[in-house]
Amino acid sequence: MCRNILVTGFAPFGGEPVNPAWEAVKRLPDRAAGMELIKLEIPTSFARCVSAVEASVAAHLPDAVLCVGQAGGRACVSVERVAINLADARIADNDGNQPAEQPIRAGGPAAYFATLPVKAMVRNIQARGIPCQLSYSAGTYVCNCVMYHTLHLAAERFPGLRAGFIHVPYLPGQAVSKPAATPSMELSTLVRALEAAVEAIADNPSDIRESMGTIY
Ligand code: PCA
Repeated sequence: MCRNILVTGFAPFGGEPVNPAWEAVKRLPDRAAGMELIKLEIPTSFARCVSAVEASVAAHLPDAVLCVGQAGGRACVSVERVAINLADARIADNDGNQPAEQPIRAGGPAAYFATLPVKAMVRNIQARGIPCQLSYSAGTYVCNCVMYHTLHLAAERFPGLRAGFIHVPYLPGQAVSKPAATPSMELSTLVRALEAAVEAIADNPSDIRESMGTIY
């Protein structure tokens, strides 16, 4: 039974005026699929993103956490399967920090798997006519960091809390100033994708059994 879900979206970073993740998250309804949605903008900062999520989890005790971030250059909505214990940043975060080859948690497990029903989420997003794939790398930047920490938080302090991550493409307005083939997705489509993800989380206490992996 899922009563409430915390949905986070990152602040703009890397010189972008907006982050499609927070733009979409903040347009989600307050209730969906029988659940209350708690929406939170979090800083694109290795140091501060974690405490923002942790404080909200402690305050609201949600049944699930879905974090959402921008993956500029990806063409599909991607539901992340795994977070790795590595911070390696190609650009500085919004606090000017640029970790290289650092563990997110010294001595922590090499990786955590998402505990949300990722395959059900992919299928439900696709069923609404929106390109979506299961992804096996959330990268090594702040998004991977928040996913790793949230899953660690669940494992250590909030048993039963399900958590995971979705990356979304640029908005068309962001792609305008980029090379010609840069993919993008309309904001209304991103909102519908997140609604479909939330619905799948509410409807699937455990994931569907179906093979979906990559062959490369
Ligand atoms: N995307 C970045 C960090 C914040 C965001 O929205 C990432 O994929 O790590």
